This record gives sequence, structure tokens and C-alpha cells, in this order.
Amino acid sequence: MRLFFNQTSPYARKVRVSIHELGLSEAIQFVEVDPWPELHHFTDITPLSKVPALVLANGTLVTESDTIGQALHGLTIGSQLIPNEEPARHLCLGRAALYQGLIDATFICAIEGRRPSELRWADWVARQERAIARTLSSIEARFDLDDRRFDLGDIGLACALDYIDFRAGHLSWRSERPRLAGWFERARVRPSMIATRPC
Ligand SMILES: N[C@@H](CCC(=O)N[C@@H](CS)C(=O)NCC(=O)O)C(=O)O
Repeated sequence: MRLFFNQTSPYARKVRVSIHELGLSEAIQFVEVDPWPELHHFTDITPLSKVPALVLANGTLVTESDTIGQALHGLTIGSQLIPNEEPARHLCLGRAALYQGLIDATFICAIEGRRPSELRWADWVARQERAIARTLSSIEARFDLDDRRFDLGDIGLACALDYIDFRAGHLSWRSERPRLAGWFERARVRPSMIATRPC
């Protein structure tokens, strides 16, 4: 199997952390690519020119970080990445989807920041930042943060929080969310998180 990834992509990081947690690192060839120039050697692999992209041993292309996570779970005997039973399974996938939204909102802000200043849309960035703040507060107030578990949802949350720190550190989210901050302090030092830090 080959995983096409980029060091700073939070989406690719979720997959890299999952691979580490599943003990699959030796079974996968990691190929670092820059998706932005739409080079043929990458668009021939995935026409979307986005990372992450996983190519299975039989040549099948799998795109979208959480779909790749589900594929890896299905390929790994004894995987704890996604519960197999309901309702735990859809609760895990639901958390993963919400945390993907956190990454999406932060990614939008980062992309806006790369535009020439006269083309930046401040209201759009402010809307994303409000969504991030509301979502983090909702996790703080209501979500089950269980240190005994590090499943697809938890991986998404840890990667989302690290990405917020990396690209939107000015949001200073910890002070009003001590429970989430405590959970993240423990999650961010897991070997899988340390091994995949953006450099
Ligand atoms: N929803 C996708 C998002 C993937 C994505 O947007 N990746 C970015 C890098 S962080 C990318 O490759 N962008 C290139 C482009 O949009 O052309 C996922 O979860 O995998």
C-alpha cells in the first residue's frame, strides 16, 4: 500500500496517526507530495490532487481521510479504530465528522490568509472562527473524552486541536475549556502524535 501525504496536512496527519496506532507503518510506503502544483505524477494517482490518498495493494485508490481510516480499519485484524457494534460505531463516526469540520474551518482560515490582502474575505474568516469556538465549547460541555480510548474520532480531535494551534494560535482556546485542554495535553504526547508532528 502507498500513502500520499504532506507533512503539514491535518487530513493526512489523521491517516498517519491511525496507521501508527494500528501498527501498520511497516506495511505502507509513505510518499510525500505537494498537491498544489497538480503535477502529472500525482494527478495520475488521484485526479483530485489532494492529500491524503491511499493506494491499496490491488491498486484501488481511496481518498478522504475518514474513508481511508475506515478502509484501514477493515484491513486490520483486531483494529480498535472504529467500534464494530452500534451505537458505538455511529457515535465514533459522528465525532470524527464533527472534528473534520473543525479542521475544515481552520483550513479555510489558513487558505484565506494566503490570498493577496485585497482578496481576503474577513467576514468569511470570522464565521469560521465562530464555528470553531462554538464547536470547542460544545465538546467541552458535552462530549465524552475518554483517556482509555483513542479511536478515529479521538484521532480527529487531537489532529484538529494541534492544527488550530499551528495555524490559528491566536484563538487561545484553552483558557475557557480546561477539560478539553487537559485531554489534549495527554493526547498530544502519544507516540503516534509525536511521530507525525508537522516539521
Ligand atoms: N476532505 C479531504 C480534504 C483533503 C484536503 O483538502 N487536503 C489538502 C491538503 S491539507 C489538499 O490536498 N489540497 C489541495 C487542493 O485542494 O487542491 C480529506 O479529509 O481528506
